[in-house]
Amino acid sequence: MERQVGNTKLVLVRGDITRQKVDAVVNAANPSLMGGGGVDGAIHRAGGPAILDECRRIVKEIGRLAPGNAVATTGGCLPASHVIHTVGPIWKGGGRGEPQVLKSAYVESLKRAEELGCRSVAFPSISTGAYGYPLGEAAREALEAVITHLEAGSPLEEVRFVLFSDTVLAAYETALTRLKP
Ligand code: AR6
Repeated sequence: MERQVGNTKLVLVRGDITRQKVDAVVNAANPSLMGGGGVDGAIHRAGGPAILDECRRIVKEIGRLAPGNAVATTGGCLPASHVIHTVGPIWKGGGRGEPQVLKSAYVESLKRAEELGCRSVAFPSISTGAYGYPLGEAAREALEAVITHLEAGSPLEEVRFVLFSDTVLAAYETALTRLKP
C-alpha cells in the first residue's frame, strides 16, 4: 500500500528490515544500545560489529538513550548506509505516556534521517514485539506521527514501513485506510 504525503511517498510492505535498500533503517533498540532480540538482534547480526562499536561510543558520551529519543550510527554491512537507533515505550496499559513516547520515537528518527541528508528511511513496527504495545493502536500512532511530520514538509522522498508478518502489515493497512487522506 502507498500514499503520497506532501513530497514524500509513504509505503507499507511486508519484509525484513535488514534487507532494505534505503539510506537509513530504524532500529527498535533498548536504552543500553547494546543489542537485544527481535529487530535489534537482526540488525546487529546482519550489520556486523561496526554498529555496536559506534553504539558503545555514543553511550560513553551521552549515557543511556531515553525512550522517545534517537541516535544514528553506520549501517555497517547492511545495504542501508545508516542505522537510526530509537527506543519505544514499554506498554504499561497506555496511561503512562506511551502514545507520546511512541510518536516521539518516530519523529526523532525522521529528524535524524533528515539531518543525515537521507532520501529514504525504513521503519519497523516499534514497540509491538517485546515491548508489548497493542498492534492496532501502535499502527495508528506510528502513521499519525509520520504523516503529521511529513505534511509539515520534509526532504525525504520515501518513508517505508517494513512489517514482518501478514498480521502486522494488515494492522498498518487498516490504520492507514482509517486515517483521512
Ligand atoms: N524486520 C522487520 N521487522 C522485524 C524483524 C525484521 N528483521 N524482526 C522482528 N521484527 P521487537 P520492540 C518485528 O521485539 O517491541 C529488543 O530486544 C517484530 O515482529 O523487535 O520495540 C530490543 O533490544 C515486531 O513486529 O521490538 C528491546 O529490548 C517488531 O519488529 C526490545 O526488543 C518489533 O518487535 C524492543 O522491543
